[in-house]
Amino acid sequence: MHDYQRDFIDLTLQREVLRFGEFTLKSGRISPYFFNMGRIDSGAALAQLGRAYAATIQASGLTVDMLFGPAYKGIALAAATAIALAEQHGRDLPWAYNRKEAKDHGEGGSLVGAPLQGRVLIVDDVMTAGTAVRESLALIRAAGAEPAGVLIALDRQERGQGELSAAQELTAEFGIPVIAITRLDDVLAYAGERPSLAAEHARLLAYRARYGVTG
Ligand code: OMP
Repeated sequence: MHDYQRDFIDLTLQREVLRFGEFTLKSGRISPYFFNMGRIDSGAALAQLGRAYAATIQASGLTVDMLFGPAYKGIALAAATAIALAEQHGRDLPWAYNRKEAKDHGEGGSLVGAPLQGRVLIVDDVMTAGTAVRESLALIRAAGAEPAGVLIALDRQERGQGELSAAQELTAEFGIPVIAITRLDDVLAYAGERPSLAAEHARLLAYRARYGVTG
């Protein structure tokens, strides 16, 4: 595990981004844990998150020309990542986001920021079934640009429509990588090391057996 991953897990626990309990997901699955990025609600926390995203891009070695943040949550995430890339790594990449409202009127979305061109990296929060990301891929292609990959904070490593995880499906279908600061495996390892989280760890294992993929 890299330092930025360990720092990120610390951040999610301090800020209660990561919580154990019973949560109904967008997919309808009942999950024993939830990752709420909305809890990154201060300047210092957002800056720290941006640094973790930027470090993940650097560690991936992926060729990226610009960043795209899907509305709403992705907008702040892409902004924080763009700032961290410039300040920490000397990479001043263009970035853009979409407005949700315009899409509701059937005009294919309205884009703000740098024009979508070259290899575009989508920056989002969490991937479960991958539904949200598919919309962004369509948008990037419609603009004549090329999706470079998807950057997320947590890959829940759950099956998508078949036996593969949503991230694996995206890679198979679109030929793009999904890079994540952390994955369910990291959450499991964390819970597994703490006797106080033994019950949660058991529930995570049962959940992974039902909805997860290995590897
Ligand atoms: P998919 O579109 O199914 O990949 O679900 C991803 C979205 O689910 C995220 O963008 C969140 O809105 C939400 N989500 C979380 O934020 N945290 C979780 O731990 C799980 C989900 C979820 O509902 O699956």
